[in-house]
Amino acid sequence: MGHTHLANIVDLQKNTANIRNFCIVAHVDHGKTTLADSLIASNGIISNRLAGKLRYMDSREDEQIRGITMKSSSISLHFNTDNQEYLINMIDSPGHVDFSSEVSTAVRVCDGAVVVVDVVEGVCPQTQAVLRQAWLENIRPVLVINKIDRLITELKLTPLEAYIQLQKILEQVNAVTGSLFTSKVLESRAEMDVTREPTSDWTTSGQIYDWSAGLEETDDSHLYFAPEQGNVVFGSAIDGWGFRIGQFVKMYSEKMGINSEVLRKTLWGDYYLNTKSKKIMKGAQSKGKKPLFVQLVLENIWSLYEAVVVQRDKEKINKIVNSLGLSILPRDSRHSDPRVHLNAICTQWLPISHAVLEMVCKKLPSPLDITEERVEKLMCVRSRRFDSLPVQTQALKQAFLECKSDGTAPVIVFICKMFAVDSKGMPQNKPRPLTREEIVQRREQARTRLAEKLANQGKQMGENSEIPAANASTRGDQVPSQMEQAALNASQQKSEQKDHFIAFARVYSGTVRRGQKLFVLSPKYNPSDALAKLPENYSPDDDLLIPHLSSCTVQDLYVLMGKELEDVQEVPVGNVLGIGGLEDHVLKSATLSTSPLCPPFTPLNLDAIPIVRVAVEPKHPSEMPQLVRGMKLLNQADPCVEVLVQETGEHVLITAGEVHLQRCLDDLRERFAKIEISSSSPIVPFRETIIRPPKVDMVNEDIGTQQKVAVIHQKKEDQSKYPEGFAVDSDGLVTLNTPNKLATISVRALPLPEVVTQLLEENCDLIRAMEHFNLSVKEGREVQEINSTTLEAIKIFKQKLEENLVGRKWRNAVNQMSSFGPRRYGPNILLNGLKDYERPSMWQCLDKSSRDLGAYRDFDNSIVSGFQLAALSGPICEEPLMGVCFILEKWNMSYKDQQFVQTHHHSPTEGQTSKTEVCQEITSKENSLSNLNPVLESSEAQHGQIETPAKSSEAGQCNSEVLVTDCYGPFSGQLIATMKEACRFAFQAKPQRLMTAMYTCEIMTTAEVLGRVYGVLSKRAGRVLQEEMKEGTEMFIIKAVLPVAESFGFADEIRKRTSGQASPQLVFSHWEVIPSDPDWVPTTEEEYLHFGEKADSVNQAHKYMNTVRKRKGLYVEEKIVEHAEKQRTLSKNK
Ligand SMILES: Nc1nc2c(ncn2[C@@H]2O[C@H](COP(=O)(O)OP(=O)(O)OP(=O)(O)O)[C@@H](O)[C@H]2O)c(=O)[nH]1
Ligand SMILES: [Mg+2]
Repeated sequence: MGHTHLANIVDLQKNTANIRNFCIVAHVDHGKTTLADSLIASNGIISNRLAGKLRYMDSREDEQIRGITMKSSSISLHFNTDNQEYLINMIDSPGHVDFSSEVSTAVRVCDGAVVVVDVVEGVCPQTQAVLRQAWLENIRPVLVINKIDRLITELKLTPLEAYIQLQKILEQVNAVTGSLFTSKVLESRAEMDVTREPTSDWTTSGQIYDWSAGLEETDDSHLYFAPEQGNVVFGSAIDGWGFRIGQFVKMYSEKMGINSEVLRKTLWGDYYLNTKSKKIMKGAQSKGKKPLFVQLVLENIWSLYEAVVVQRDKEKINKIVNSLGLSILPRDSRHSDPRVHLNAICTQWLPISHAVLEMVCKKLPSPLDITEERVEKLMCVRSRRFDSLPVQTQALKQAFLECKSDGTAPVIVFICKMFAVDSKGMPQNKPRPLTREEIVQRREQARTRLAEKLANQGKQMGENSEIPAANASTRGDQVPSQMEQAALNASQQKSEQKDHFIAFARVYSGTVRRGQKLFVLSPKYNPSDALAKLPENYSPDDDLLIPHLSSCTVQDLYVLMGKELEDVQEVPVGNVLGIGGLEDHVLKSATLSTSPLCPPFTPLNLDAIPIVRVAVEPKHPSEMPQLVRGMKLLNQADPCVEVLVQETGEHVLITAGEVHLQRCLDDLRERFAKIEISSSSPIVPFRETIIRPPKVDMVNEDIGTQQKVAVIHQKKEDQSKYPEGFAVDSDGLVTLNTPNKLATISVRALPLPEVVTQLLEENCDLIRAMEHFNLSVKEGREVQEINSTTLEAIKIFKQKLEENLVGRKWRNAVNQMSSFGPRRYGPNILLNGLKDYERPSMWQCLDKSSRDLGAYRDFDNSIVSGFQLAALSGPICEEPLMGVCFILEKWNMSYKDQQFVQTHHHSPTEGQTSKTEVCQEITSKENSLSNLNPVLESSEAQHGQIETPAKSSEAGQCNSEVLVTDCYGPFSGQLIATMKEACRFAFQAKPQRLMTAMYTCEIMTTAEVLGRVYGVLSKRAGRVLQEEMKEGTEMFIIKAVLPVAESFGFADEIRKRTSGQASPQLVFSHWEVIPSDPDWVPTTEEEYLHFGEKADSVNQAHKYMNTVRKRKGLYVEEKIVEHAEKQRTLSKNK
């Protein structure tokens, strides 16, 4: 980049009103990077001829090889229009679903998005996903309908057919926007209704929402994509042309003398030109006329293609070129490839860069236009209500809205991701042209060196024994400077090996400068914590010792220019920038501010769920430290990857998909660890569940009518594995004692209806918010009120649960819920079925009055923890449970054995001291475990469960606690273990099943290879859900689901089998129960007949279970020698 370019950009950064931050988003391969190339070429960074071929923003080698973008990267450009100069910060994002987290990070720092849609493929799954992302971040989208050349050269459509296709695409995109918008209006209306008392017309209309209510008052015209609004560009990025209808309106209103406003409104739509009356009329379609857009726009483009690409008619081309007033270089017009010629004409006539950049400048908001709604959203972590933030924090909203860069404004910067740059890419290590002063200085140095050399020579020859004083001094300097040079080289070499982490950030207020000290607010930071502890005059230099708050010094600031970085001294508000030297302060994302009252920004809306996991290890065991370090760096450099060490000691990498996995492994090998690595085959997650007793057997015969036959291979239930006091009734109610027999628990497991499981999965954020709230209430901390949108959502969630949990066994279930698991927000439920224990409601955030009802019984937390542990790993193969409800039906605690304290301690004095110690131990354990209510007596009295002898014991205050310890360890621990066991047994008392994760995929393919696609799908246990033909094309779209376990290599296989004509993208969709029982053996007549006594046909669930168990080092029941006799005969024969 030229020096003037950088100076220009630095100047432009100060004019906030003329800054536009936008990202290009789309489905994979719809032409984002190609479009970016054209925009970059308009700034002279690359040549026009290379635009579309270079893919400048794909700077990684693997991106170039695979032809897909994997990392989003930013570049700063400038653009002139209407005598205004704009600074454009453009981010190119990946479209592949595996990298959707890169889109999430990009949209956070932008104010607008350019949505690209391939005109042939139309709206694809990722197009919808990115539109949703843009919507969630409250950023404004504009549309580019790309690849229109394909309609001409590939599909050979007529201009009219093309017009219909364009209309369809617009409708599809607007339908997506419309549904997003409607749901938002209804949501905000509901929110208003919550705060308002119901009005009279509410009562008349009942509880039914009028879908259009509230919609008509809300102006949504700017939301939709409409060519007449100027927010749609039609174009072909590869051929370099693109336009908004405004350009043609200008051209024709002058040429035909039509009022430009009229033409603007009618050029797109069902209007035609009545040649006789020279008037524009409505109803082109019904009258069979050509719409204006076809006649005035598309036909021109079609005839240009016809002349240049199809007929290659020199004369005709010249005529067109002359009429448009263009001048084409002979090297372009004589080029053997007609596309080069076409490109040269198009980039002059209708340059796509101009159309897109003008649209960006005119239609997308500047950083100054940030809305209150967006600011509040950014500031409210975990669905908190804005007005529940500290007042001083709320005041910062003004700083966001004012968007000032002067010294008075607080500095607020958000870092959305960290990315690694190798040393060669750092500006300080790049060769630069020398400045004039440097040249003079170097010349001077060379002169002195020469003089010195000459002097030395003279000295050696003994001709002149005197050394001029000046030379002597320079020589004296020379020695240390050589040493300095050597040291510098060494340090340079060292720094060259190191990867530099740059924070990808945006300034939301103030100006960041080099050397500035800022607070680093990690995502968990809470400004209320700081308020209490802040000294009067604080600064980032102080050691404030506030959790999740640290401070850092800004070392380097960069303007991001694709793969290049340019050093700058300061960056004012509204800009996207790179910050160096934060690797020790920030893991993935963070907020930086001069004010500790600033809240951390809400976490990014990451769409991608890391699901594919592999265990990695170094080829040479001695290189383990490098691997560990490399994984740490990889974790920092990628927003979506997760790294962890399992209990087994394995280092595990969790990624979003196969392509993502490949990229992570490559990064690890070549960049972060720089060692050879071997990785296991992907570890597939499973879930364990229970089902209602099946009515039919494995051969689909009714079980009820059949006679059970003797089971030959039935696993002998080993009685010894059941603990003493274990009992299970015919209905699956499991009763178990704690080892010290002081408590008895009865638990029953029930399968949850599928809809409920799904609801729990979808609403885990709500459950988390509720858990957070309940915990605050329980611990008596300051309650952070939940905002009304979330409360409304919780209400709906509760209502839906009530609707779906009907029937006798679920009576009052929703109110009895005491926990979700695992990890307190999973898809399993613990119900409190005790008649004598009213627990504070799970839903207390909904109703203030319910907060004082009920109290937690002692050790309630142990019961919940036991359930959590049980839900985390099930008995089939220690995978998490899903869709299981545990009902606690009995929980008796008795202290009959209290004498054991005395029997354990012979002398009373001895007993006294040790009791006190034990008492302390327990108290501390309990505090950390459950934060129990310290006044135990009161709750005892309330429930009448714990018998009174405890009170008469000598140990004073600690009485009841002393009673609960014994040789089995602390009572709370026993209760956890017993609850866990009880849940596991209750689970095993029901028919158990494994669940597998399923991918959905949409495969677009031609009719010729359709059969092969089906072949691959069925081989991998895929299921086709839908097959339809894409209108206007010869392509078929197949929608299918496929188990994750069978998906590895699927995309490659499809690509190979169809010679690259189909390439599916796999997206995690849901969990599905595998119908067969993992421990199945024939039990009915029919099964026995069908499968034989050995039942050795393939049982998929059994196979999966054994793979997991083997991997985890668990016991696997497998015969190693199946047919011993045969083996003997074989060896004899040898
Ligand atoms: N015919 C035609 N092909 C295009 C056009 N624009 C892009 N392509 C081609 O489409 C393919 C994908 O283009 P990219 O620009 O890499 O697509 P992308 O959206 O950046 O893809 P990802 O970054 O992987 O999501 C390339 O082979 C381009 O040459 C266009 O206007 N017309
Ligand atoms: Mg790309």
